[in-house]
Amino acid sequence: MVVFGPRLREATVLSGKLSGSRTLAGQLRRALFVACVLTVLCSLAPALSSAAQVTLAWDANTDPDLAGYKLYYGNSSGSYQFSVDVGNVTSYTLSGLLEGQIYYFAATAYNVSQNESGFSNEVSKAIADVTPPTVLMTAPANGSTVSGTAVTVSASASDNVGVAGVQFSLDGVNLGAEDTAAPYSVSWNATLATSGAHILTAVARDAAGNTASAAGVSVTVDNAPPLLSSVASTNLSASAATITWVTNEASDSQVEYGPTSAYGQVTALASALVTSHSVGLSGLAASTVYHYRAKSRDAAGNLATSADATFTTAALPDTMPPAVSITAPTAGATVAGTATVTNGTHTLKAVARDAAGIPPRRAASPSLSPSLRFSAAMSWTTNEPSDSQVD
Ligand SMILES: [Ca+2]
Ligand SMILES: [Ca+2]
Ligand SMILES: [Ca+2]
Repeated sequence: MVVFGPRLREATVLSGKLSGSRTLAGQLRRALFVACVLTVLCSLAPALSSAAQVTLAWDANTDPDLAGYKLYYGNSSGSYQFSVDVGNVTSYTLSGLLEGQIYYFAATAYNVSQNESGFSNEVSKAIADVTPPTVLMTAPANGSTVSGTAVTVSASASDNVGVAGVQFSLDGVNLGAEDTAAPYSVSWNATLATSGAHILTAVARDAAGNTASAAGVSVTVDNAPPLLSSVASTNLSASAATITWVTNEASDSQVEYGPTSAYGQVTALASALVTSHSVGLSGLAASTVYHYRAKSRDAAGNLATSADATFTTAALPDTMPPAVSITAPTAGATVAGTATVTNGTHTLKAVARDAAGIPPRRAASPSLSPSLRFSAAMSWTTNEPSDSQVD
């Protein structure tokens, strides 16, 4: 039989902040070697991704049959998920331990017959989290223009152990309180900032105090709406018009219009950001007064609206000739005057030509009795203003 007398101690902590050796005296839980059959050992493959290490050392077992030692460890006292057969050595460096976790260790000895002792005393070690978080600004976009009382400033952050909080800053000054729960964001009242360029960034920290700063994003604060000028209506026809204006900064284009200053109709938003604006209106009624106003929104979303203005559409083109009704002489009347006509029956015609000049329409008089010489007064009416001629 072998007698196991290990005094397990943590020899060196390579990854933590401790240095040198530390003997955990008086914690030997069991010294007697227990004869037992080795069953399941070293079958748990720890899924470790970190390089944190801890070196353990223990007192040698003096049993002449000693063959080696096994280390057991895990995250709960007295319950070890992991073990490793380290051979016949009295110190061993375990690696791949996870930062930010407490590990508990115990050792056993085994003899040439593969009989294994009971556990040694247990030692524990907190593996320090020395890995800072990662943090990335997610809003606003770098180079964007912002305005308003509630600009969302946000970041994504992660950490090997856990993010304790994210503190945003504006031009190096804390912006709001630290956000301690994901998603990480703060609402920024940009109207309190001066118009112009500003830098937003964030610092994430973990519970161990490791910090990381996000790359800052540059934003332009614009709290002023565009200035609209030279608002005018052009290209007026009976059914269409063009509204033009200019702005002092790039902005979009839209026109409200209608028969009164309540408008009622609006053009599709032209989202291109321009300073010279032109919006066409169509489907208008002829000879009608329209009210309109121009609207432009800048890149930051500030909206400006022009004062109410009006235009009148053109009249429809006149394609109807005037109607003519002869009122004198009356049908069958005898007229006298001087004219040189051939014998026969003659007809007097009134010719009326409207303002559009197209086409003249003639109204025939009643047949007149022939006469070598006659004069006649002829009168007629039309349904619209037109000139006068007798054929
Ligand atoms: Ca960390
Ligand atoms: Ca949050
Ligand atoms: Ca502006």
